[in-house]
Amino acid sequence: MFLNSLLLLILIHGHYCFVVKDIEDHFLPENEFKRKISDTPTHALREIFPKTSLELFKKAYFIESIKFSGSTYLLSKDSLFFYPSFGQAMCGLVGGYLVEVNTIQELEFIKHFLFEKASRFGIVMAGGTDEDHEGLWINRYSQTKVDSLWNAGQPDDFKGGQNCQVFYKPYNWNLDDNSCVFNSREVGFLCEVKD
Ligand SMILES: [Ca+2]
Ligand SMILES: [Ca+2]
Repeated sequence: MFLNSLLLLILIHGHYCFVVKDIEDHFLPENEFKRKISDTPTHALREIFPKTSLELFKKAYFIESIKFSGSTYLLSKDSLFFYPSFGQAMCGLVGGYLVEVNTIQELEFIKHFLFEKASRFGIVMAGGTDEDHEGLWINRYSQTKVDSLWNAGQPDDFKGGQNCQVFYKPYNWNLDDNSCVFNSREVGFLCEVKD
């Protein structure tokens, strides 16, 4: 039994609709297809999507950095950000996750990239959060502890409502805790894609 010809992936959030269809029926046996989807959604998607479609998607919605220590970084274009799970899903489609900053060298590389490419934004969302337990900062994707590379005086949970890790332009793109939900053209997000 082979996969018949239609796969629709529709992500609609006001700003985009991305449709892939007509996966050729010789591509994957149906049971193999289902196994891959259920095991590792992100990697399965990367395997079954036509490579050209993913590249077009990436070019349409992201600005790509050069490589740093086995990772590339993808900055959202225009006003695409609404909330972290949306950013995480977008990053997942290109095989990555909301960026997790582990070293001062990585932070410096990212800041340089943001100084060059993120002038339209005031805030760029990263992958750390303390939504589940105030003051306990966890990286969303890897579920590891957030490395303490914050701007001086941060995180401060200003007004008791700052549970998401962001790069903040007024702090020269250093890391701040800030709101998680935005409806602003000045907020972007940054994906990290490992080799
Ligand atoms: Ca907080
Ligand atoms: Ca703060």
